[in-house]
Amino acid sequence: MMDEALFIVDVQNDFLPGGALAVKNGDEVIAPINRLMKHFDMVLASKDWHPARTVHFDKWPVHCVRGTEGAAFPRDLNISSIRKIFLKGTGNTDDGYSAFEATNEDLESFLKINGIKKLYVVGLATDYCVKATALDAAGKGFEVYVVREAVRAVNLHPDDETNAFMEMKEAGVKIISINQI
Ligand code: VGL
Ligand code: ZN
Repeated sequence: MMDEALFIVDVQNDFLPGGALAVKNGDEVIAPINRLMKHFDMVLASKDWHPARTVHFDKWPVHCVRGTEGAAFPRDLNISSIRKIFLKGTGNTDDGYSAFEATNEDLESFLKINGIKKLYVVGLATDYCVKATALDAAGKGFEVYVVREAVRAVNLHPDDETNAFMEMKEAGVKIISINQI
């Protein structure tokens, strides 16, 4: 459908096993995302894209510094159909978890100009940037879906993933299985 987009949040080397801020089993999102891309005319992605010094690194290990290998897409992600990349977390005074805080391009305007009404959100991490992006999208009136098999959580606290799914559901985000697409 022309009014749907797949939105890939922060599938970057530093969030994968071996990376600076590795998400457990984060690499497992790659295969389902590669499969999902074939179902969408519009595929978009965000990158966590931090300056070398930012207050964000008071909370987190240094990760996804702009232009570094850690901030790059993993080799096995099929990037050929990604139409636009939204860079976020680019400032040094805030976290910039949501893709709607991208600074190279305004995501909300881009979606509206392109007639996108439904956003299918996948990627990393469920309890931070996926959640923040999905909640912002729902708040801006988009119909939002999160594909369960194509997201993974940091889980600093063991309940973070469960709580993130609950919070998203309460905001009207639909948590779906890949089989429903
Ligand atoms: C993220 C923690 C710190 C994310 C980014 O992409 O979910 N999490 N920076
Ligand atoms: Zn970050």
